[in-house]
Amino acid sequence: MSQSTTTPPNDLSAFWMPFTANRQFKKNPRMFVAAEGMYYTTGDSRQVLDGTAGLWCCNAGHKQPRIVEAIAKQAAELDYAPAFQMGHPKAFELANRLVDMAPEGINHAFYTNSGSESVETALKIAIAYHRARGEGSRTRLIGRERGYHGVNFGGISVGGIGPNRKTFGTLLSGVDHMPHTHIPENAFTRGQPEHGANLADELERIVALQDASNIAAVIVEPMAGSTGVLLPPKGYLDRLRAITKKHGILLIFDEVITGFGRLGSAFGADHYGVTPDIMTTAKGLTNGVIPMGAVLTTSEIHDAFMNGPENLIELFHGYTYSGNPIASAAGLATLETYKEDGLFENARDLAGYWEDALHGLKGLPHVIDIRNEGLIGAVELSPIEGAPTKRAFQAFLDAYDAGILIRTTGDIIALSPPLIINKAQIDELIGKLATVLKNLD
Ligand code: PXG
Repeated sequence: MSQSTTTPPNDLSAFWMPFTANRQFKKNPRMFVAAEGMYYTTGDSRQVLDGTAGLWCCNAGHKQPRIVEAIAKQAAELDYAPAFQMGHPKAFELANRLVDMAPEGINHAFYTNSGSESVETALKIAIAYHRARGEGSRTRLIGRERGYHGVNFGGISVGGIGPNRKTFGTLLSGVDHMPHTHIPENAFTRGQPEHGANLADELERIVALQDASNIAAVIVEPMAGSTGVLLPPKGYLDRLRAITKKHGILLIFDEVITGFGRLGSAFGADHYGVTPDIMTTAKGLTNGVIPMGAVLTTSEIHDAFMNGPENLIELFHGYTYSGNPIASAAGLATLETYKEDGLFENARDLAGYWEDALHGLKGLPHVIDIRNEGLIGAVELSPIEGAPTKRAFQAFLDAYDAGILIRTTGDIIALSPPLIINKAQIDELIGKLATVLKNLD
């Protein structure tokens, strides 16, 4: 390894780090300098097992040869092409591959650079779609408490995580929220919980209040990841689908986490057997290696824009890097890796083993709930009185010292390993986590 990758930068102050306790971090920094397969290498040359696929994105693990090669080759061949009024072949090829993977009826892809941008794009498409069909009064948006839809203004407006909203002013107007689906009687459920499908009926109450003629779309994560892994109760998503359909409201699934095999199928929509009108994706689309997102829509939505004179732009929206050549090459290589290496199948095959291992943590100190689905897990801890989040964050630090990377949100530990994981590595991850939990104050 070269000197430059192992020497820590001598001044940490200029970089204002995202979603990080900056002052705490800079007193005791944690640096990764390399990664391969299931493991990160730290600045002090330790191996750390990746229990989170980076930030829910490196589904094929690290340093995948196909992806590394595709990026290098593309950079040497065509580094950038203007995204507006010009094209390059790989962006079209990737769009075709994406809609082939997507549920029946989802036939078009609009590129973004992140999950947050996918959400903004989806919300704008939803509102503009209704207008294009002569229903311009349909502008209201409905999200859900505890929902995470990125950090831009639309996303935090429909999102339901208090701290992400409260310091940023008035947000978008015309937004309502359904209740979240986290109810105590479902504690320690394996997979989808039994209770709570009726919470979808809250949507009918909002429709009664605001009138369907004013509502453009409902956006939910099929499985709410960032807030700490809240699974949809059995029947809940079907009910949301039925109610939205009945009232002509678009249903948007935010699949930024659930897309690309996390639940053992290509998308959450496949896993839960419910097809929305729009899906937002990012993260696993390029294995997290190059920023890229895509919004997938039905032909009905796309075709509603394809009116008017052919020389006019149909949708006044897009990004400098929409469909960037290197990102497109990374996306193609990533999808090929998922397919050729059977990674969604691996996730599906290991889901039972994962579930058993995870629920083996029941009874350890402070553990008040365990949830799982596909290759996702959550272990909820009781908070220290008067100091919420502190206990779980201590677990995160102890885990890092013990050689495993976990994520925490509030007092919930979230796990989402790369889909290349094997049984021995599941044992390593959960075994080390058990030791951490046993020694936690
Ligand atoms: N929608 C969903 C459902 C997400 O989970 C975004 C949108 C935004 O994506 P970008 O690419 O703009 O970050 C996300 C992102 C965590 C964690 O630890 C989750 C996310 C990002 C970072 C950390 O749970 N989700």
